[in-house]
Amino acid sequence: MATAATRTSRPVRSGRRALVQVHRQFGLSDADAIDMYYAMLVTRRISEQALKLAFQGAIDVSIPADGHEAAQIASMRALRPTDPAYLFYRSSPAAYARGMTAREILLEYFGRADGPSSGGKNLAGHWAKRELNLMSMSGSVATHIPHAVGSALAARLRGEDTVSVAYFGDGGSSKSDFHEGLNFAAVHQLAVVLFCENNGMAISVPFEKQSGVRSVADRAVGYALVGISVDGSDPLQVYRIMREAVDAARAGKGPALISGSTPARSAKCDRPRRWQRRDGRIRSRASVTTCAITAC
Ligand SMILES: Cc1ncc(C[n+]2csc(CCOP(=O)(O)OP(=O)(O)O)c2C)c(N)n1
Ligand SMILES: [Mg+2]
Repeated sequence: MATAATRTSRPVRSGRRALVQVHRQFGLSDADAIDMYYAMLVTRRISEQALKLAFQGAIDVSIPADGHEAAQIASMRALRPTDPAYLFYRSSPAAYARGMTAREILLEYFGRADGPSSGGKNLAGHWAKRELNLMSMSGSVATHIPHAVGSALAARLRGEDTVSVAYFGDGGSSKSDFHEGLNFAAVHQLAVVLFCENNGMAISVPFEKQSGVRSVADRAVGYALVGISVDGSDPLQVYRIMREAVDAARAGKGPALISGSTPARSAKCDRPRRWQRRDGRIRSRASVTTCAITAC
């Protein structure tokens, strides 16, 4: 049975030596670490280029994912390819991490008939692909959360051991869909992980103006669940926390709510206000450099 508790993940790191080996401690091979870094570079480039194309009028809409790569790619890595994933409009890195190619992502942005998600019928950037278990999505914020919870119930009824995941923003956590989904998942102890990417802003409404709690993870307490806050710019910590949650859910120990903080966004241009040291690519690069050094 789940217990009510909220915790903040503590980075496992002490000095330079611990940092360089940390991806191996959590079951990630050097190849995994390099692969995650590569995915972060590719998807940052896609995000930047898609925004330029939108400004040029070549595509209808682009929701930038810069700053969200570490949270999405590292958490996806903790899932199996058969686990149903419910993405949202900022999820291009997660779609890529699951196996959608850069070409497919761009076909989707251009609304082309050969795009994998809807053949150009849905709004651009609504990522889905049946073969990858990326479920069809709506532009209506947070409505996919009850779908993810329902798919976890379906998996139980079918006797499958999949874990469903839903990604959404801090604004989504203010919707009734989130609270209904979380409550149902908790009551029935379903194998689902709700992953919030908290960039502190819902278009122009800052998180503190839509929430009485400091972290989205704190909302778990009211449903007798474990809520975990993690630095969403730290791919290794995200992987560790997500792995724990997914393994527990698969083992029948119930759902989890994870809140990964990502760089705060500007309401004016939907880009990170300032990066400082919070660019996940820099942290991921540390691991990759180590792989190169230790391979010598
Ligand atoms: C039900 C609903 N209400 C309003 C909107 C308009 N809308 C689109 S994105 C968005 C902000 C959502 O913010 P958040 O969940 O924090 O995600 P973020 O864009 O910051 O990643 C809103 C209000 C919508 N798409 N659906
Ligand atoms: Mg937000």
